[in-house]
Amino acid sequence: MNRKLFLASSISSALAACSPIGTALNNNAGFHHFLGSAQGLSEAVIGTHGLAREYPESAISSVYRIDSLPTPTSARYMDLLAGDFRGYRLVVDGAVDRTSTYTLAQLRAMPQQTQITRHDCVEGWSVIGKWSGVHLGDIVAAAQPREDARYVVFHCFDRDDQGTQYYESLDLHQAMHPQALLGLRLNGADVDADHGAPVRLRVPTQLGYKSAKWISRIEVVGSFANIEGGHGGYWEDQGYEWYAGI
Ligand SMILES: Nc1nc2c(c(=O)[nH]1)N[C@H]1C(S)=C(S)[C@@H](COP(=O)(O)O)O[C@H]1N2
Ligand SMILES: [Mo]
Repeated sequence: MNRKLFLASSISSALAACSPIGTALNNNAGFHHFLGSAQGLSEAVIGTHGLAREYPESAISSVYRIDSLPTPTSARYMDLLAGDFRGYRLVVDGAVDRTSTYTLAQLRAMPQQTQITRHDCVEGWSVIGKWSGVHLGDIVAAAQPREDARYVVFHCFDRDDQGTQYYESLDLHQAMHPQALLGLRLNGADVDADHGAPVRLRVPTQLGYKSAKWISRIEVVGSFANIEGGHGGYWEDQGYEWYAGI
């Protein structure tokens, strides 16, 4: 097949990501092959050491687009929201020596980092926002990952219309990246429910779907083979690449 045409058709298929209906790709062997080779390429050329560009305040977008599964409406989430998340506990467990739980007040009392970075969705839109929160690396290091630990899995409160939970994962190296943030504030206010309250991941070096909203639990694992569909994320289970570097 003409390579340019092949790439063009693969990319336009990729634009269907994030729409809950974009599942036709699942049966497309060529698409999976393309994702596999792109993953090898971006890992080899870009690596995970680079920093995403940071922008001045003047570049902040006036509207931060919302584009994900619907904001959770479960009784558990609605109760937490109604109580201003006073009942929220972020659980950090799995292959760690120190299982921990954090209240929102404890997370707010930790050293905070602020970044003005661009969020790039695989569907082709971008938005620039100012995020503040806790460096993910601080939380992961405090849990003391065991020797067999390799990945950090983010379990989320939301589910799709089939009842499948959203989740994502990073490897330990990506989790320690200086810009990997557990976002608590967006553009100077507490993160609102529609943008992932109370705690939302922001990884500006990777595509938007890695930045898990509505995090309920952080699980450190040796392998994600036995979690949900086994590919390390909700969209990854539907054929999207796991690394998703920008
Ligand atoms: N829990 C959860 N996190 C998610 C998603 C989702 O559906 N559920 N969608 C992802 C995608 S594809 C994108 S582009 C961003 C959108 O974040 P925003 O709605 O704050 O712009 O969230 C990501 N994180
Ligand atoms: Mo997205």
